[in-house]
Amino acid sequence: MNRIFSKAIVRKPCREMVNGLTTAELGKPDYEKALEQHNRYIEVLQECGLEVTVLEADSEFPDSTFIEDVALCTSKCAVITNPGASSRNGEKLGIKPVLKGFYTSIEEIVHPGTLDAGDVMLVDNHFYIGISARTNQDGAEQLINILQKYDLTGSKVPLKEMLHLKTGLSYLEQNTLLISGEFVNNTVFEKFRRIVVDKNEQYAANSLWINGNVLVPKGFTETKNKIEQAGYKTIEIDVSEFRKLDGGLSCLSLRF
Ligand code: CIR
Repeated sequence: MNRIFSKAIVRKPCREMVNGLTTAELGKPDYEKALEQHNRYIEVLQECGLEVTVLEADSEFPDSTFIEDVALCTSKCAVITNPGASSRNGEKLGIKPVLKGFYTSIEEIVHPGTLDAGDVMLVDNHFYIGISARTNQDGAEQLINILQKYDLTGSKVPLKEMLHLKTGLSYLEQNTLLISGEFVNNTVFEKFRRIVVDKNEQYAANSLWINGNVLVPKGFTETKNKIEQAGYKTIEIDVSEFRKLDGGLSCLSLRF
């Protein structure tokens, strides 16, 4: 069963993004270039059939363009997360009024639980939740309890190295996982058809299935070819400036 997405929410990058959190060691992002790349990202979402709500840049939060982390948009409810990085935690306040325009049921992860939705991957009606430096046990358990109220399920996946679960894993529907690094030998993911991403193309493990298309970051030809050989249509997008802040394609939008 394939999901169909009809909407997306994005937030424009702010000038202060140059001070965003990072471990990438790829230098500071170029803000003007990031804006251009973000505009192209929006166009591609539209080409994939999504109605895109574009939120204004929020200069108070350098990482706020990575909007995926602040909410989980399910088929039945939206969950406002409690982002685990202190410099990002306040981002959650800006998303609630926006989601009220789309959802009647809105839930929240609260202290002492922390959760970044980059740690949450949906497969059919089941949510895999990474336990990471950003998402703790309490946050994951709160999310599982919330999901159960809506006949949805969740389970925890401990992370060792990756920033977020979806840094190294993407579900491409049709029982197919793009998988890399520490997840390759995790028995939890054995049951899937797997497209293994080579170590030197690790960044492309965060690719994004949208309505039959797979958005792939530009410059990762081997992974793009593997995805095409598995039967998918791909669309390359240059997100080099967001990569400098550890952000991937999924991080830049909420899709529902
Ligand atoms: C951060 O460290 O929080 C941002 N610089 C990158 C967030 C990436 N988000 C994601 O993987 N969902």
